[in-house]
Amino acid sequence: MKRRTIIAAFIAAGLALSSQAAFAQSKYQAEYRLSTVVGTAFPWGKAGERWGELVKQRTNGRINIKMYPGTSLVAGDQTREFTAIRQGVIDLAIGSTINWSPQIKQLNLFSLPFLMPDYAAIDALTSGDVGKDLFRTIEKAGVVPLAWGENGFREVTNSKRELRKPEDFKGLKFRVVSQVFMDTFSALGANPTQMSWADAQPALASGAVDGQENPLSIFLAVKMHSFGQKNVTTWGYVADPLIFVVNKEVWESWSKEDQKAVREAAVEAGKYCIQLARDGMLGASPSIHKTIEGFGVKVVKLSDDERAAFKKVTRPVYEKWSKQVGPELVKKAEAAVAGRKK
Ligand code: X2X
Repeated sequence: MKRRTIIAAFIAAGLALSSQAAFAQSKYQAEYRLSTVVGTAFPWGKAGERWGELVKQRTNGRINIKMYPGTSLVAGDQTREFTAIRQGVIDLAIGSTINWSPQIKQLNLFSLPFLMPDYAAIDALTSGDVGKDLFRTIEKAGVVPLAWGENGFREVTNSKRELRKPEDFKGLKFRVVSQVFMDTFSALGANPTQMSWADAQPALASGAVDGQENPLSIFLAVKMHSFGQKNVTTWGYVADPLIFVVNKEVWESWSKEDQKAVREAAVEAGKYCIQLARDGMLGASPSIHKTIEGFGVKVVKLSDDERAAFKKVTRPVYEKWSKQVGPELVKKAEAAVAGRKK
């Protein structure tokens, strides 16, 4: 009798334990939705794919990530992506600072014209105190930031003419992503219109807009030369880091061990993303320029003086938006850029 009672007690305890485990596991979803703007033909999408693979391996399949490129979870409206992450419509994302800047105004920092002269400047910001400050801001907004990636320096392209000086922009219609770009292109005398990436491609193809600005990896992957974008100016006026994040509730539903695995995988996929984004972009005559020129595109490289003329004309935009970003953060960023390791 006594023995039976003990056995029964053991069975009951065992059941309780396994149901606890089942309960913990049941908080895990069968699938987690990862939002990106572009797919695996681009460094950005490749990074998403890599993140998913690493997470699956390292969590023994407990966390399954499915990619939703084209910001399809918000019907392509990339400037609503951050809100959707917060609300749990999106579980994970690799997002552009530009696209999240309507909700997190500090992220406009990277869109201040000519703040970052080179890749070392981007690194000085993302891997230093500025990056930490921005992660704290994102965390306060209720989203868990894990790692940095990169879209790249955004170069300007158009179908009409070579752009070498600010006057060359006069009257040209440009597709831009967010408000600070509206101001920058207006300052240049151009005619900017804000639209999503989904709308940008048909607008370029139909000639509804004359030009756009994006990293050359994006130019190549969508073959923008085939939409008549025959002029590229590598002015490097802004660069566009990416941030790997997870919705807070989702994050908190994972075990400490799985959180660690997801974070480490993000850091690794982020490094891979940055490496891909810079591939072919470095040196005095970057190989990606040659590839693009091979499509009959004119690539205009600005001299220091020519770049300085753009810097001067867009300075009021820099000043106006520095106030939005927060003058202290901008000062910190300027100091980090000035002190960067070259
Ligand atoms: O929409 C764009 O231009 C893109 C793809 O670069 C971003 O999402 C910021």
